[in-house]
Amino acid sequence: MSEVRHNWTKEEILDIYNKPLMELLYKAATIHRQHHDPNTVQVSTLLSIKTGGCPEDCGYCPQAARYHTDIEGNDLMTVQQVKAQALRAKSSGSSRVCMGAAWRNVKDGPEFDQVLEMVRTINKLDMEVCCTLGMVTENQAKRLAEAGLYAYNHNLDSSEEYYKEVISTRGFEDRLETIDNVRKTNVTVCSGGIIGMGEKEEDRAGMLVALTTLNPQPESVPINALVAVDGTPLEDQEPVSIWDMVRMVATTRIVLPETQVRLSAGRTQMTREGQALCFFAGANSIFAGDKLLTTPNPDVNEDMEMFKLLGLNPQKPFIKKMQPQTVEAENSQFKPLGEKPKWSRPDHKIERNEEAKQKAKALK
Ligand code: SAM
Ligand code: DTB
Ligand code: SF4
Repeated sequence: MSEVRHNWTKEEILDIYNKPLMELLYKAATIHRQHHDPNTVQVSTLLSIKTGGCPEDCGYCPQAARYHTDIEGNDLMTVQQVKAQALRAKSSGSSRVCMGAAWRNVKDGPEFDQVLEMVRTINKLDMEVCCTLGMVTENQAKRLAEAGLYAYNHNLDSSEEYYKEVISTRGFEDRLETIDNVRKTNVTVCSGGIIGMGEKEEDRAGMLVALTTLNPQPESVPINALVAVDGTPLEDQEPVSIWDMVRMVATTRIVLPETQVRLSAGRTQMTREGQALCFFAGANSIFAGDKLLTTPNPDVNEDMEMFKLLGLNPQKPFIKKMQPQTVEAENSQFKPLGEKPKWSRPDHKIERNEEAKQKAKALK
């Protein structure tokens, strides 16, 4: 059985990433089998509960208000709308709903109370509930936990060095702090990143070093291939090659043996053969549903056909960790503190982010 290590070096990880492919696949598949059932894949459905208009400048993101993209913004969904979508997801084989909001951070108030009610409602449907709402404080993480949240997604996105080339409105250390706040509760951590943003292999390895250093390591790690959206600073990036994706998945599997590795954004570009290689290399989770947050994803029926073809079974909910108990709002132990989160705003200039912002201004 391979051990969980928190002291991987970038060089060791790069050596793994660049192994001859057959050796890399064999090693990853061996470790995968030691820690997981290779024929089970966890299925999550994404739901954008609040779309667009985000104040941050993440260079990959179509939801940043400052860029000119075609997405349709929406106010926060109602609890009833979310419940209807969750039931649909459940009937199509998903064990988890991941609710995303285009927020920099959670703010105490009626909208957060509404999100807490969504968490309670989905947990009562016996599905795992995940949220990705931007930065959270410890008190907010505790309120989410109390409502029955199973996982919180907050990605490192890239290496600490390359992160500065993509986002200028908040620092890498703020991401670590949010993850730390989530860790103070019994909510599991989902944190990964994106490849194909122009980073070097060293940055991919650097991101994995940062993820492996976390103790405990994240229970799930999404590996996204950049979806290059028109109007964003990264609109001209070349699509990620399947070989890079397979190498990234395999390396992630080797250095994070117990984690569920999720094949995330970018699957519409991948063939079934390519995805099968990723599953062989240790991916054991996907986002299902015809939409990610704002961009397309493969059709659920096609995914289920692929599962059948490959002999894969969707994972049942609460296999890795018990279902949390939901505490009703009126019995809550935690009061909103109305905290103003402190975050470091490096505010350095990223040339391509500035250009995309100016282009958007000119188009308005
Ligand atoms: N606003 C929250 C935040 O940033 O934490 C939650 C939503 S945000 C869209 C969640 C993650 O989606 C980002 O951290 C990023 O890794 C991923 N993502 C966003 N746009 C993407 C794109 N165009 N291609 C691939 N991944 C993307
Ligand atoms: C993650 O790592 N990928 C998901 C989820 N966590 C929130 C989001 C992918 C978004 C892709 C671009 C879009 O659809 O807007
Ligand atoms: Fe906002 Fe999240 Fe998009 Fe960044 S990734 S612009 S924080 S929605």
